Amino acid sequence: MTHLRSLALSGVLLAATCLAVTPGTASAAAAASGPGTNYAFDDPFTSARTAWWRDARFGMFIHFGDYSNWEGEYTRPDGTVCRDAEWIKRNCNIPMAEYEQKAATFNPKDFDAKAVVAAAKSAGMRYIVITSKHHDGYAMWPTKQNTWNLRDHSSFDKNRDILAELKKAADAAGIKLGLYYSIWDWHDPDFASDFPKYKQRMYAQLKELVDNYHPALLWFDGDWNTDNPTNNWSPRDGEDLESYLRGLDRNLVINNRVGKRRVTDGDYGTPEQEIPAAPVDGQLWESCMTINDHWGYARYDDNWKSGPTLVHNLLTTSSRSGNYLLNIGPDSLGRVPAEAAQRLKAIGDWSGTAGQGAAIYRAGYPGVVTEPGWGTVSRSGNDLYASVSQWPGAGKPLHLTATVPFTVTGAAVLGSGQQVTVTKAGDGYDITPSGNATNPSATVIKLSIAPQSPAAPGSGTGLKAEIFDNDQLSGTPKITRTDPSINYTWRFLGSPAPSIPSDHFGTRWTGWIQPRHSETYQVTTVSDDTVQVWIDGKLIVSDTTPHGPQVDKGSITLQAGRKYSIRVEHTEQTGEAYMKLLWSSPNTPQQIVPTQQLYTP
Ligand code: H79
Repeated sequence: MTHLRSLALSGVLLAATCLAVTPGTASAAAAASGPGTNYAFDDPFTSARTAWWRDARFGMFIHFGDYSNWEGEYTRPDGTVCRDAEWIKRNCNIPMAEYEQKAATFNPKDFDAKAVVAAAKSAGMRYIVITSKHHDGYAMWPTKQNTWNLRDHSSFDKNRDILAELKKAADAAGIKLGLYYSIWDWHDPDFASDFPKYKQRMYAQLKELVDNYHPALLWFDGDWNTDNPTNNWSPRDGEDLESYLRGLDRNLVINNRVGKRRVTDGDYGTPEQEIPAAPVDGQLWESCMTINDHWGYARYDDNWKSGPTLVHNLLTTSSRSGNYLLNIGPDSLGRVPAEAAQRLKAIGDWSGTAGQGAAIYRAGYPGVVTEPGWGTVSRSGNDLYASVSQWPGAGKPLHLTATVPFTVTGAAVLGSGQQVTVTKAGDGYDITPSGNATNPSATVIKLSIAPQSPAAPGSGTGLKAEIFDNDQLSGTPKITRTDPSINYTWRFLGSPAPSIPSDHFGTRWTGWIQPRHSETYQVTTVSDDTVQVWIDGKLIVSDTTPHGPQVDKGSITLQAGRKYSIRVEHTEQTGEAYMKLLWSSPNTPQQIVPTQQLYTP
């Protein structure tokens, strides 16, 4: 916890003293780091900082830039047509001079922030993430760092600022605003030739964004290694940038592409155009997806996903504890395509009817049942929402497989007075509705359940930590202390304490762990370089081959309220270091093992 205070304090100092961004920005950030720094100042799974994002479940992605002005088509000098959207410059080999000329004609005069926000609201979206700068480097706000932006290089009204307009409209509607920013930049000549200089400009642009628009979230992209222009964005660059941003605003939610999209980067994972099959181990996640087949506007693309498909995707993500970030691409004038707006409204009409939205917002992985073939099941407290996409024939049951015992105390079809019969059957329950589906997207059966009562919260204060300044855990520990949890992101520069160097160290944590439920727990570690976990004398996790940031899992069945011995050993040789200890169980959503369930020996 002392780490928390010191990091927050250095953040304040940074903000106060480093107003001008200098070539030493990275080192200014580094001033907040060094031995003793733990970058993981909270647990994103449970923190107040991320609560709005975890509850939101549904956001609007907006791809809008000078590329939108092409509307997805480039006619080559020989008259042939090349089609693409936000990658059109690159994939259609448009010469830079011609691309710049076209940007000079960009005049999205019909961009209507209130209409965009209303469209998001109509869908039931709780946040918006808009491209402030995509790979082509064009800034959608009046940046002072260059003239390749919507105010200085367009035919748009010089008095307008669409990000400011969107921020104002979003605030008025109670919707959070996030900003997308591409690290990879095709336009800035320094990107390839003088990366430190580019980085300085990028930091300055990000500071403009944070200071001027106070985004709730930053969504990075373009972190991958590639050529033309060469992108060498490194884990170390990610450490510097994330540290710098959290120094600017410690409430920011940041996606994992701020680094190298590893489990340890940023606050959450970003599967693209896909929905993971289950909750993701070790991190929060958000699935971004197009509403047709392109991110940016393409006038010929009418392959719109249907309302029922979008509702199904939203239910699927939520039931696996993820967020759904659904994209729209405004046209060259800044208008939201009517076909997109209609489908957004269809989603909101569904979630706004009969309380069906409860299956989405604040809901997550049910734990106590497995995912059925006929739909999805999400959980909010002791309510299960079975969202049925394949309604059974009259009198036919829907089967639910239970992973642990619980009783069903009530069942109703939302928006219908029909009878629902619940009977114990095989490995779970049969749910038999007596009537018809209420709508073609998903009919929701709300089940109230009584799980076996948990033990009262524990009164622990953490584990005993013995910290060694070698990676063999040999000799006497240099430091012995109580750690409230095992939640460490030391990266390259940090370490467990100021007196422990950032390489060649190790820690042994010992004490007792106390579950609140009698069930099988999944124990998850995120580690670098090695980890071993023993519970009740059994080796549950063992990954002793030195590795980069990695997830390992084990499981053990425990009794509620009992205390079990625990020993965790971590070693760090060189490079980055991480050590996190999480658990989950049918009645425990994934989280860092909380302090009160850990006891010193
Ligand atoms: O903004 C949207 C897309 O434009 C962007 N991400 C979403 C949110 C995106 N850019 N690229 N991709 C998605 C696909 C990834 C392509 C890659 Fe490659 C393949 C990156 C690395 C290998 C092509 C070849 C680009 C670089 C090398």
